[in-house]
Amino acid sequence: MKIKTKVSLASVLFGLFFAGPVISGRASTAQSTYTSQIEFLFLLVVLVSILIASIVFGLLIYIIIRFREGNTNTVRKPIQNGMRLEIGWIIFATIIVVSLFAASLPATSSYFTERDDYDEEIRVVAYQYNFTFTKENGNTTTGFVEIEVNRVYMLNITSIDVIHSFYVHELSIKLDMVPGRYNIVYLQVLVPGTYEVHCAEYCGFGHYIMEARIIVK
Ligand SMILES: [Cu+2]
Repeated sequence: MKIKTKVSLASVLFGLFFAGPVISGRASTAQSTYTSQIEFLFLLVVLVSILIASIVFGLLIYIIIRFREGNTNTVRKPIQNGMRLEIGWIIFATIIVVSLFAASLPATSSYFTERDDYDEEIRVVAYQYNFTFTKENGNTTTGFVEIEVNRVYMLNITSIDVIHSFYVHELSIKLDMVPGRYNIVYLQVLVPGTYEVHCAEYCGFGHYIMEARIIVK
């Protein structure tokens, strides 16, 4: 087998080794309206990373073997004025960045577009080290909130001390909670269950215990 074929084969195997588990592990059901879009983006970024890593490591292995000391069959010729190479990698990198940007637009717009068709507003306030939820009827709960499946909620979130971050992994939501500022995210949960909220911004000694639950019935 020629060395180039071996390198290509090694690159493909390297890629499949990492891509396989990622693809098979991502086949989950959508828990919120954002889940499928965010999971698609995650998968895309991982696959692009695997592609680039495969090319880089494939080339690295190829160069290590081909240009090793003692291999007298190879002529070592320095690359000078490699304009084609320069233009090539600039175009390649630009295509990847622009494609990822374009692919992320639908998710970004559905996440940040203002809506008036929500059913209820819930004010979420963070403090060291918990979350309070206040519903439109004035009921305030600390550390948990109960909501209804398929209903659209506008979460109006802020903080009263330092910067925190409202992160619900399973519902694909993450938004900064900043003192003096109100950030909005719309939440529609499609599957009943209990979802963990974590603070995703280091906010002090108790950061690790800062969590709450969203109970969806
Ligand atoms: Cu925090």
